[in-house]
Amino acid sequence: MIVPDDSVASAEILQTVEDQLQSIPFIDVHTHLFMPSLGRLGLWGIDELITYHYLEAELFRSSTITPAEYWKLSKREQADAIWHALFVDHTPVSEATRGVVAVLHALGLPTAESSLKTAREFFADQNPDEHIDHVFELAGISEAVMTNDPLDPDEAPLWERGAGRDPRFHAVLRLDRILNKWADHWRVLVSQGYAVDADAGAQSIAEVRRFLDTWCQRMQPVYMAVSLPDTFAFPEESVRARLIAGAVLPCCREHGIPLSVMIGVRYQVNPAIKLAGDAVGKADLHAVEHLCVQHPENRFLISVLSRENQHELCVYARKFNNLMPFGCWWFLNNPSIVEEITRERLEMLGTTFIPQHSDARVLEQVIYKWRNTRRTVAPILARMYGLLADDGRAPKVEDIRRDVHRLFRGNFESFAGISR
Ligand code: FIX
Ligand code: ZN
Repeated sequence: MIVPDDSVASAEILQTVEDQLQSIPFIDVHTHLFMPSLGRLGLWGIDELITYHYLEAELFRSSTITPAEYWKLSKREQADAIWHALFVDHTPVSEATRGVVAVLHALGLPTAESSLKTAREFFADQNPDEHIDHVFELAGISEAVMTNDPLDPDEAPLWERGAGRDPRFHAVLRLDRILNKWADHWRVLVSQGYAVDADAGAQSIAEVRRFLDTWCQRMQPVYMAVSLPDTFAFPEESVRARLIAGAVLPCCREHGIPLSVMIGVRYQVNPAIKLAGDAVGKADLHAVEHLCVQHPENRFLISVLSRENQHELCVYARKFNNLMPFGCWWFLNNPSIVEEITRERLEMLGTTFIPQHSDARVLEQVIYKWRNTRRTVAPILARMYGLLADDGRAPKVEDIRRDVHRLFRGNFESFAGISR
């Protein structure tokens, strides 16, 4: 086939894709990272990296320590226990353990020592603010979207006192306590001056709307967000459904921001292992259909946790342009599954989705999570362009640059309304 000048020859496609993936800084649309002005909420460093709940889950499979014994240890002792069990007594081949190895390697640290001494000395020397820049550069991201909880007793006062903003971090108004645990938390709203009650009747809904409005002005969130169980239904006769329809969605419309719904968690199936104790369940996605049909003026960023729900979500995205699928969330963030989901989305949605987010809870995790994403996605995109060339249209460098920019920046910027 004659290849016109600005088209990419088949043999060059993979390299061109890799170059574009490397050269375009991504926006990480969902993390649990925090900007410096939110202080100790932001986790970083070796002990936090090693005691990540993904690794805690693997520790309890790979050693005889019981959760009760583990929680009695200090953070440092917990990290030592995990390092020994998963990185010394076992070969670190799982996605999460290999991730730690990749981070240590990227920071020029040894990856196979019997102790964490060298790593601890390295992190003790870091200037936190410069370290964020260095880590973001290694990860190839320019911005991270936080998860900010207005009912978190440690976080809320920092915002109320006027937490300084940082262009590297975007805020998100996270609503899990309000929507999933109203019975436990409505009194906190009362203590903040809102006339709500346990029943969440019309007045409570109006007051929650006022609460959300106040926090939107305070945080300037790029979206509101909630994680939801595999049993989530909408509409339904519940406080959650009433608050979503009567307060959350109207407030999102007023502030021109999307609602992110992350569906499919089976919370705390094993409470003994705390954060690591959540699991996954296949959800009935009719709730997504009803949200999109009944609230066409709202935009929905949607991620589903169950592998079995991915195809349905793709089909719904073909029906509703106010639905933006994003990420291979949590238990899906493994190359074999990311490959499957990303190929299916490209085949069904073209480049009109957001392939991934890191869900990083510890700063340095963005290094391996984005390197793994680039490593997994590059051959998938290259194969797609190869098929396009076989079908009679060789891709141009500009096509590839534009598509990568769209997938990892542009789609989010335009859907969240933060286009530069
Ligand atoms: O709800 C969420 O945002 C989840 O991502 C977290 O709760 C989960 O614990 C996690 O860290 C997943 O990667
Ligand atoms: Zn998350």
